[in-house]
Amino acid sequence: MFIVGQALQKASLSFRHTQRTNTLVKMAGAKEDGYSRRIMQYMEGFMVSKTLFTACELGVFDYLNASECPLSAMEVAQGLGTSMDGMGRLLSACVGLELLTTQHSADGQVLYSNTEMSTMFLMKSSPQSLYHSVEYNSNTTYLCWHNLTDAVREGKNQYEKAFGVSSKDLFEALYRSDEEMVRFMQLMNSVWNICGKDVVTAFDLSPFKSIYDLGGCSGALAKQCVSVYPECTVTILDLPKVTETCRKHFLSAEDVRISICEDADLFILARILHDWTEKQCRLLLAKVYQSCKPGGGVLLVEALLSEDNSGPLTVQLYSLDMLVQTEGRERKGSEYTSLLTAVGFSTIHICRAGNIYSVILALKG
Ligand code: ASE
Repeated sequence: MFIVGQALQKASLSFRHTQRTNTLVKMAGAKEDGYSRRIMQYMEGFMVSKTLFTACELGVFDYLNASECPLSAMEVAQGLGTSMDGMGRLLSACVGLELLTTQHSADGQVLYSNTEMSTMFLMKSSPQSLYHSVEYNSNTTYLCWHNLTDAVREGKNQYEKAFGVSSKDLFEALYRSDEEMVRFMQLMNSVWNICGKDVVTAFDLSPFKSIYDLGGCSGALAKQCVSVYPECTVTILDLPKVTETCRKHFLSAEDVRISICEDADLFILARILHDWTEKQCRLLLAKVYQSCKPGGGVLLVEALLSEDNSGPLTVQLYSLDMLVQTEGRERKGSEYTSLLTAVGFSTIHICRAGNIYSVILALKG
């Protein structure tokens, strides 16, 4: 009793102190918990990516969609020729990512089906599909990022290490096979299918009747332009093998207002300059300026870093992406403005398009 009493007294004497210390310890603990959890989450990020890549590559979302009713892990495994155990875990992780949802059959089996998110964006055939973007990230981007440490040390892209191709000519490396070129075109296509409308409506482009999309690739942005501006025609300029593939695989007979070459009022360079060094950008823009009519202009579409370089995180990561895969970088609005003024453009407007891409309109006085 005495001992207990003494202990209580002692405890009460030091109560305030202890309480404060405990609170501090607890706060520090909570803070450290938060930090460590975040770092664990950052590490988990690659597992999330790989889960998504694998589910797409194995065709999980397309298979579930083709089936009339929800399926068990065993049925999916059999249908896609995988192990039952592996597929069970993959499907379960997809449920955690809200890419799949479950229900129970009468006999207690777990049955899987697509969520709205995977139906809209991960099925190959959906109009807004990101399937090809996932595929490119999985088979190309991810392999370059594997060498990020070397990329940072060397300050250059990692095509040589990742794919054994010389990185001297960027687009020779990028288009190292016809198959790889088509995959890149599909990547560009899927991004503009989602972000293109915001990009072409950031400014009123209706005064420009003839638009020239430099590096127009699959024509996805050209399609957005002609659908928003009924009077314009868009001309795509790109490498011969790209335009040939564009005609064959991406344009249809209905795309009558999209052609390949001529005289232009407006030149679009959408995600072009971020592939190149300052010097290459200046050369390219100088040529565009020479080709511009007075009153004509150039429309740059790029993801912009904030002026103090503090974000957005997506663009900071894209800049690393450009390091491992191109000769360029992501830049601030002011850096594009100086490039444009250096070659003679005046009247420069910047508009954040509402998605990750900003739009810069510069006119020739
Ligand atoms: C380029 C963009 C990319 C040139 C080469 C590239 C990407 C990978 N390789 O302009 C990134 C594409 N990023 C997104 C978000 O689609």
